[in-house]
Amino acid sequence: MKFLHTADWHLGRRLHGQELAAEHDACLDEIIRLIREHRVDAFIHAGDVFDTGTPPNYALKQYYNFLARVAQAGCGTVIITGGNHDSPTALNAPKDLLEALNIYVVGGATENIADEILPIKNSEGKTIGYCCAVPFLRDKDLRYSMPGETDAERSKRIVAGIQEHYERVVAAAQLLNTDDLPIIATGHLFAQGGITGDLDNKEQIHVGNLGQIGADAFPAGLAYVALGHLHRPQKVGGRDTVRYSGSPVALDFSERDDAKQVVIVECLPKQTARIEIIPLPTFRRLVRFSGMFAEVEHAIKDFDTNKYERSVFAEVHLSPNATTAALDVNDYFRTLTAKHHGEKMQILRVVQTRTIGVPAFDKNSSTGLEELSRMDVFAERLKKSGIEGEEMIELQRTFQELLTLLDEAEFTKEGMTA
Ligand SMILES: [Mn+2]
Repeated sequence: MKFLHTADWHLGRRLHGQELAAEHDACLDEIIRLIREHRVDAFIHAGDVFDTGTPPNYALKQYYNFLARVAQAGCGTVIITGGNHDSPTALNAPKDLLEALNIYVVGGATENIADEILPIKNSEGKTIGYCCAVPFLRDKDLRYSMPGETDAERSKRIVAGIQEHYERVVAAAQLLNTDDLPIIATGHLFAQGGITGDLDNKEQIHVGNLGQIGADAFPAGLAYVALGHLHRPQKVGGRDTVRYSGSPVALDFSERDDAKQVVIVECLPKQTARIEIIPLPTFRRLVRFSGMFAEVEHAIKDFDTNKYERSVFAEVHLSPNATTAALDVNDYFRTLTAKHHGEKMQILRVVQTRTIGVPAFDKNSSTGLEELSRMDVFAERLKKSGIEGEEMIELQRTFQELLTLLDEAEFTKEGMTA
């Protein structure tokens, strides 16, 4: 049994207002090509097909066109599971129709757990394995929350609930599996130990997320666990057969240097699954220019856009005190980019770190909260507490670091309860 594992497409995603439709089109073409080339029996999507529960029509078109093509590409079974970004009911709506094409959708946790067990058939219709197609499990799918529970108690309850779900679904699949065929599972969750040494600090922050489960929470006897939710490809807890495929298209500037991939897995009876990582091309180059004004200016001018097929999407991060407030940096860098690169590069965003220090603020004036930056509000709060001098500067610096981290790590929005 050979299958392709992917996840986190986020079709319909916009990056600072820009559609990512062109790179998604190219990516889906490439996945179809790989399905044909590697003659896979099955296609597995581990959640977050769409970026939102109400995707734009072009994203729906991309999805259905893909399904029509995958059905013709020699795949015997297609399994789509819902992620935290997907609407379970929207994903499930065409379920009965798609089954006629051997496409099986599990948009959300099912009432009867047996409905999450899907036979994997090859193109000749022969059952060659089973998939425990577990979608993103929402709080309501797990154990009932206890009134007044602490974060730690809640986290423990979520972990226990997820673990129990996998135990039950795998036990039920094993009962069905009278021929001792490989059983695999999917999951859309945040796995503990999914963080490896190559991650920088900003991602380490999310280790604190609620409801993380370890690789050992998946019952023994699963030949492979196809995970979605983390956008950086990685294996979990050092286990080669518990993996995040990662997102195939860079969805955010924090993913700008990630190597994108899909995973092709071959399961043979009574053997460890054979894993093949298939690197994907860079469908769209995302780049961040950061530093002082002149540094950024030079880096933009020197950047070689000719290597890339599609317009490069860029973001500028200016250091504190990099410019005088009088200059419209957005306009400046956009003009500079247009002059040097024409259509081949677009600046999507300029982030300017505020000068450290207490800004002018008069609580008797009519300044509304929406006119203030987060830094202004924080400075005012410090002033109110009588914090000044070194301590004030230190706290402002720390607060600024936090703001930068929050701005960068956009995937925090995909919390476990989202
Ligand atoms: Mn995702």
